[in-house]
Formats: sequence, structure tokens, C-alpha cells
Amino acid sequence: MQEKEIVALPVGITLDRFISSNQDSFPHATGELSQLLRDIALASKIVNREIVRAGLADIAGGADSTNVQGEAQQKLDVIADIRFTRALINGGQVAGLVSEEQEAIIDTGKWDAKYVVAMDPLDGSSNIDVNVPVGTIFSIYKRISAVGTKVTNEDFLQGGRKQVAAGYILYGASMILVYTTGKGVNGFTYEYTLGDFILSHKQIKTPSKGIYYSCNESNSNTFTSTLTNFIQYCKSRHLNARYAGSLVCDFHRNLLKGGIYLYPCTVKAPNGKLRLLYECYPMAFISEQAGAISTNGSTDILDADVTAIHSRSCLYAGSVSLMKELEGMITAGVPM
Ligand code: AHM
Ligand code: MG
Repeated sequence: MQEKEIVALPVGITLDRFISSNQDSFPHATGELSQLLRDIALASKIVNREIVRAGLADIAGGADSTNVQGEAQQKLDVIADIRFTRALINGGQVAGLVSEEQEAIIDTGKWDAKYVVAMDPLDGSSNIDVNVPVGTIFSIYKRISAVGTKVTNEDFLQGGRKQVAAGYILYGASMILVYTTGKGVNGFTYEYTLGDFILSHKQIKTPSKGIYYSCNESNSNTFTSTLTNFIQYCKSRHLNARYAGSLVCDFHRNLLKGGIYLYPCTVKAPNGKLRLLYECYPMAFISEQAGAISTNGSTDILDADVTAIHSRSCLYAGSVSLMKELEGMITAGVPM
């Protein structure tokens, strides 16, 4: 049966109303995905509460521990991981979870649930101590293992095209939740006095001509000549450089204003720094839905194979005109 068109929803309605109306546009929807999205929104409010008081409470700074990738954990990394995990377990719609902060799949024990979630609970956490925006990134799949059984690795390694929803929360000057279920991208700004997310950015479309490039140029001595030439091209076109070092923050700016985000493979991170499952795939899904493009230098990110839950990738994502220029240079020059 054909999906019904999403009802035209006005800016200003609550996330809850939006989710319910979207659900009505899927004829066989049972409400489980809707509830899962609400659980993520709830967890984000709790994490946001922690972030805004980080300068006052003793929750900024390092946690004296490292995560599975051997990276130093911040206290808020740990807190965000606990908050999201707890909200998703208690919500009951998720059979298993993958988190950047946990080595193995988290078995929620809710084996009757049909969804699994991969997430980076607090992305860009090196920015916490200096009050620069950070984010949460999530990606949702329908499990392929039988409902009623324990989840498996394969449930998470289905590939980017199998995502049923993906999104991020940006904890910035205001908190905004941006997500897609494959019917466009919408953004909801948190209204503190109401305690609700309100539709503020309806059907986001990335301008095809970008005005920003976002890249950690301190790695430029290890860039390929193709990438060096592309950065030179950006400068010759008077694009502005903008790089906070928080993927969610840098990606969000380019999504709305037009631009390109570049995290190449480097000597320090030969396979790329960003994680495919819970950083690149969700951003790629959002990009595509917003009319932008993403690649790892040779393949559309959504078509790139994932072999392990914490696999890494290079990421180039952004406005069509800039991405076409980059792809042209890749074809003509040395591989990235
Ligand atoms: P994290 O998930 O440990 O926070 O690392 C990912 C972050 C991204 O948010 C950001 O784009 C990138 O790492 C910045 O890396 P670098 O400091 O090498 O530029
Ligand atoms: Mg991250």
C-alpha cells in the first residue's frame, strides 16, 4: 500500500504533534518508532540540563577513563551515555544499542522491540570545558534478527540505506533537534518555558551553492594534493572557513547555510576519525534528505560498507555545487 502524503504541518507545532501526524502517514505504523523518537527527545532534555550547568557543577572536565577507541572520556560523555541508555531501555522500544562510549552492543533486554539504535551520546566533547556547542547523533534501524531473540551484530551492520530514521541534537545557544524518517528533514527548537520542542525549521533544504568550508586545516601537511587543491579552490571562491571541532555544530551550519564539511583520512587517523555507524551514516541520511551530498572520497557514504560497529570513515558532506567540484577533482586527481 502507498504511504499517504505527510499532512502539511505548520511551523510552531510541537514535536509530539509532528511525530503523531507523521505516524498517521504510514498506514501500518504501530507507534513504536514514534515512541522511540519521543524517548530520544526526553533524554536530550535531560542531557541539555546537565550541559547548561556544567560550568557550575563538578561535571565538566575529564572522567579519568578512556572509551573503546582509547580516547579520554569527559564526565559529560559518561553522563550523556548513561542518560540516553537509560531513557532508551526504560522506553522499551529498543532491543539493542551501540554507543560510542561502549565497546560491545548493549543488550537492553527488551527483545520484543523491533528497533536498534546506534548513537554518539555526546559528540565534540573536547568543547565542553569551553562552552562551545556539542551534540548527540543517532541512527535507527529495524532489526533483522527475529523479534523475541537477542540482537546481533548484523542488526547494526545493515548499511546506511537501511536507516529508518536518523538525527542529531545540537546543544548550542538554543537546543535544536533535527531528524529525518526519509520524508525530508525537520528541525525543532527547544522552548525552555514550555519544556517542548517546537517545529522551527520545516523541510530543511541545503543551498546548492555553499558559502562555508569546515575542515581542520592543522592536518593540511598530510592532505593529498587533490584535497589541497580543493581547499585552495574554496579560498579562491572566497568561501569562509568555519570549524568548531564539533561535528554536529559544523554540520548544522552548513546544512542550513550551505557549505562543505571535510574530515579526510590523516596520518593520525588513516581510516578517518569519524565513526561510520553513529556519525557518518546519520549525517549522510540527513544530507541526502536535505538535497546535499556525502561521500567518503570514492563512494556515497550511504552505500559505504560497514564491517564493525565502531568502524571509521572519511567524510565529505555538503552543498551540491561544492561536492560536484570536489568529486570532479577526485576523478581527475589523486585518490583521497
Ligand atoms: P568525538 O566523537 O570523540 O567527540 O570526536 C568526533 C569529533 C567531531 O565532533 C569533530 O568533527 C571531530 O572530532 C574533530 O576532530 P579534530 O579535533 O581532529 O578536528
Ligand atoms: Mg563523536
